[in-house]
Amino acid sequence: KLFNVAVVGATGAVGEQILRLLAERNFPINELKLLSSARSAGSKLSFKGREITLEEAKPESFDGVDIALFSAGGDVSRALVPEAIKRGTVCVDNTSAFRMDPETPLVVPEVNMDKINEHKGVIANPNCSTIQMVQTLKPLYDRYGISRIIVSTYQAVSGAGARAIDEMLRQSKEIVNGNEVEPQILPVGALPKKHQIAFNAIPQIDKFVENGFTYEEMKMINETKKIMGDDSLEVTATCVRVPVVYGHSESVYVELKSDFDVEEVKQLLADAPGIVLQDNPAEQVYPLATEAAGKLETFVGRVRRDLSNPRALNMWIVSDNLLKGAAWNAVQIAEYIAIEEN
Ligand code: 11C
Repeated sequence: KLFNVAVVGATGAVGEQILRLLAERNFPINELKLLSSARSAGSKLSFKGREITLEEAKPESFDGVDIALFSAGGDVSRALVPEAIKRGTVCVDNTSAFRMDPETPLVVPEVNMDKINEHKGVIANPNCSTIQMVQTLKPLYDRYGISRIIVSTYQAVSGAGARAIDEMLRQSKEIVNGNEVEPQILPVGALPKKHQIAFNAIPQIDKFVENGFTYEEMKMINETKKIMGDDSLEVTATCVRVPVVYGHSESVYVELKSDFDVEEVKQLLADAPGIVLQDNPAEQVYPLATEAAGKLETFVGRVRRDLSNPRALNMWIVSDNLLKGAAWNAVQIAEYIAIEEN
């Protein structure tokens, strides 16, 4: 069967990657609709050598659409996902709008693919920094059990969209040329105060919650428990924006429930789906954002037993936040839906 597919937010940083992957993977498409804001409607994007005109996303846009991939922000998803569901469309939503809704499966295919079948019209795609961490920790969870995770992230500016990439590059040039910069977007477009991102590290991604954590940190905490299906997991996170264009890096400390052998841990990681082990300190081999950029896999290295707790491990996890962290995970879910329906 060929499917009528809609991509909502096709002009965004993630939408662009979704289109590229649908084409490269030869997704079984009958008709492809590219939906956007009224502002972008009328402009054209090319897909497999064909020009497609963007249409303004409206409830009626979903008439006859089998599968829709949303990445146009939480407000658009909150308004249009229910309309699409009413019309029989299965939605894969890349925003945070439905992630913590108990009725909505939150899926990383390598971790909880089976949850897709429980959907009631929408499957949520997790936050980028959560996806790469749970994907890597899943084989260790299954083999040893996990009691606690402490993660610090080093997140790329592309996570905040194409305008944040431009801001970081522009600031870098200005500063190198000895000019003053006036930050305009980061850390959070919707807040009045801005900080320089070039040559800096900003310990704020998204707004703050009353508890002192940011929404990004709370996403890592709450989404990890939901995806792993384990509320007893102790998780804490500090999320930091760094002047990297593509690829989130994470320093992860994880306490296991049973004894382990580090070589066996490395073997489990090397054998896990979608994971590449890059771990050879003698040769200075470890994951790097510059090398992970553009790749679909998640890379892990610096795997070592903690010195303060023999039941704990430290590791470094890197993945392209726009690919496994967003577009690729969403397309994997869409491929699963297409296979189930065929
Ligand atoms: C960032 N993680 O790097 C964010 C972007 O909930 O899907 C993704 C936000 C989300 O800024």
